[in-house]
Amino acid sequence: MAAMLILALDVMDETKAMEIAEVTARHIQGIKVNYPLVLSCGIEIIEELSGVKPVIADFKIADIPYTSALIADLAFSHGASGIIVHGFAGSDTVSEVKRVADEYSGEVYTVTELSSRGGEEFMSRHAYEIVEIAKRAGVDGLIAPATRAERIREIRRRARNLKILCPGVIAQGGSVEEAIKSGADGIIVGRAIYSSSDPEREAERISRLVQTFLKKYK
Ligand code: BMP
Repeated sequence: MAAMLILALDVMDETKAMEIAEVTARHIQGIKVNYPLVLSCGIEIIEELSGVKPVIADFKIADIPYTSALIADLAFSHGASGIIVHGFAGSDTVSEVKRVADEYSGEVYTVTELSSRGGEEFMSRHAYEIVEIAKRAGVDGLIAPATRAERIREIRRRARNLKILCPGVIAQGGSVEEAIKSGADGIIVGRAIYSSSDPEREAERISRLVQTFLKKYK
């Protein structure tokens, strides 16, 4: 998947989820599904959405390898193209999720540090170790905080060959331009699109910004 604009579809209603996915489809490269949607609608929503765009299952897996493999298998067997695993769970968990992903030719993204303020309390102290764990496990990409561009820059420096996707723009205060300038390959956007009065127009506007800045800085 050429990562650029990923829609974080954190709505809790199936009809609304499908509507927003379909109207924004032309402007996004993928859909990230998180617990609010899957716990409300069931895991089958991944199958439905994957008919519109590739789906990244944002289950932020952070369990022992055995349980983590079961979760990853459920996501991929229901049509996910990618999965998100927490790096702090350790190298055995990240590698096990990668092993399952490989069975489905799926992608794995590892969270480095959360974009929220709490991400600075523990995770940011270990984020660069997490980058090394992710590299050793051979994952496809990293999730890095658009709210702290200086962290994206350093994560990029340490992981030249991994994709970097950044949540935290607009609703959380991060800037699309700063994130891309700092090394992001793609931006993850939720509320700014799905809570907008015109999700299609907003997705189009943000997608244009992403393209402009990717051209300017890459
Ligand atoms: P929003 O654009 O509405 O803030 O949504 C961001 C999305 O990215 C949410 O699904 C959130 O769970 C996720 N996310 C994040 O905001 N920060 C992170 O560090 C990691 C995430 O997965």
